[in-house]
Amino acid sequence: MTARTWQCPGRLEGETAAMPASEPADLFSLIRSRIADPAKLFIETNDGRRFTYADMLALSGRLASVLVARGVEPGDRVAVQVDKSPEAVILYLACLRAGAVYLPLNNAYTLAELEYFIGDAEPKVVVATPKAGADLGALAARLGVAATETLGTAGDGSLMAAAAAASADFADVARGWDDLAAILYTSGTTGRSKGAMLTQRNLASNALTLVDYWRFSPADVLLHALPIFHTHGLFVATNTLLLAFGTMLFLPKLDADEMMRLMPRCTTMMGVPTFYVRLLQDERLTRATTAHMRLFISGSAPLLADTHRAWQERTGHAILERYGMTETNMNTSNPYDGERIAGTVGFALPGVDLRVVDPESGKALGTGEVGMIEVRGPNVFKGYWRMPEKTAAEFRPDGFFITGDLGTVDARGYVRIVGRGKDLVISGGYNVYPKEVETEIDAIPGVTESAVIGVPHPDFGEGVTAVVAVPKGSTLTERDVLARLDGRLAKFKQPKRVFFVDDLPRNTMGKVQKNVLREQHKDLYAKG
Ligand code: MCA
Ligand code: AMP
Repeated sequence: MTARTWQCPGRLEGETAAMPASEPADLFSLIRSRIADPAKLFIETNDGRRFTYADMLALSGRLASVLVARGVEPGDRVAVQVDKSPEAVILYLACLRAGAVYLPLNNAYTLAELEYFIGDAEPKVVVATPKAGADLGALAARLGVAATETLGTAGDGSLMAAAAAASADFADVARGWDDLAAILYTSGTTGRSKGAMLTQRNLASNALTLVDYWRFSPADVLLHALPIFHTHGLFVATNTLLLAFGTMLFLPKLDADEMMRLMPRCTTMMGVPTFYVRLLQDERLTRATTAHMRLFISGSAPLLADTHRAWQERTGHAILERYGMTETNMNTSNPYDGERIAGTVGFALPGVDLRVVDPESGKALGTGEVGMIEVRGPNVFKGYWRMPEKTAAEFRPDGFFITGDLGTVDARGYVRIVGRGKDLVISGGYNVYPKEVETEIDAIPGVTESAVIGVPHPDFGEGVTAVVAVPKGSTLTERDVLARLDGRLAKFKQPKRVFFVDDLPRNTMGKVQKNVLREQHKDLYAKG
């Protein structure tokens, strides 16, 4: 394990020594303290729109002024479902400055899905795309939200119009390290999605650790093609680059052509495994075209060892794989200087305590033994929004969070994730909880029951697949099932294939044997 030490910003619970008054006491103050030259480029889009740090400060001030004018008070939620743009990132920073809690929502979510999130989080303001503004505004108004604004990808929308007329001179609302900075919803294996409450400390401490561990500096330019409504693209990428005082080149989405065009201007890239799989299909990916890059980082889903090897052969770069969760930010990482081992997620990060335990007894296991991964540290979230029982159920009395991931730690300290103790499919880096999809399928007239599984998929890692039990003689088709799910579930959650059976396989306890189904369908999406 690494011997490096890590300094937590602010005071930890139970710590007696107060930090000097001059120290920043919240994430945005910390970000501000790193801006050495406001004229430096913060974000440039692939179509040439440029925002310096000075632009970011001015626009986030204006946006914060608008939020406060709309009635946002410290601790109020601001829910945002917009397409990726520099303005959207700056809106996140405006929320920090206004003391609001940023609540980003996947832009694939349907109105049916959004109803739950907005009803549960009770935001003061909702921000939608200009296209969805009317529908989402009507839903938000019905749920008692005070104001809905719109934000487009070209600096358009009602929010930007209001910002243009608002003051850039905004006095940041002071926050403490234990105050909330964001809520990110994660689906649950049972029941409803849970809002993970992330504090200023959670985000700041993790980003500081990553700047240091991955050697980010003001010289870095990050190729950013991830969505910005999840931990990976928002916190791991954006907070880290902000605290390094670096620059980001923004693409709206994964686009191999554009990425190859921009790569010579960049030094680093972060992506889910699908990024690496798709870029490997591009002949322009060579040692020469990646010569300017110093680091490729992968996470959110397992990177196949084959992909790791193929990338190294083609480019000479060993992808650095790391492991995290919405609830914990980043927990482990392969080393910057040492050996990056394919199939492992590296070492526990400085400041993160990681152990592997027997899932039943909670007893700590030894080197090489497979068990539940548990973590503790300043990165670990405060709890689930308004769900004290669910929060309590996922923490041990000594403060360790039960990740639901099964793994081992070897003698050198490398962590390997070998499976999931939770029924979860990860498709292209997005989590899909089978229960949620099964509930929708089971509600279709004529369906007896269903089982949703993840099956190896060459592009998405796992492909969501449904096995549906119907009575003999049923005329229900795959197309019928998919049509029923459209508009109810985000596209990425919808099964790529649907199969029909008379009965689902069950064990002697009556439990559906998903392992049997996964084995039956394992070659479904195989290449060729
Ligand atoms: C799009 N589709 C998908 C997915 N994305 N289906 C399954 N899984 C997906 N991930 C659908 C589209 O709606 C479309 O459907 C069809 O698949 C093909 O779309 P395509 O254009 O190929 O998709 P894309 O735009 O290229 O997107 C694929 C993607 C994207 C690049 C893998 O999903 C992505 O950016 N994923 C990153 C997710 C992420 O950031 N995760 C981090 C979570 P149709 O053709 O029928 O219309 S944070 C996290 O997990 C933790 C904390 C961590 O450790 O980081
Ligand atoms: P999320 O709920 O979107 O934050 O997803 C977190 C889950 O993604 C973790 O609990 C893991 O199961 C998985 N995950 C993240 N990074 C990796 C990785 N490098 N390898 C394997 N699984 C990962």
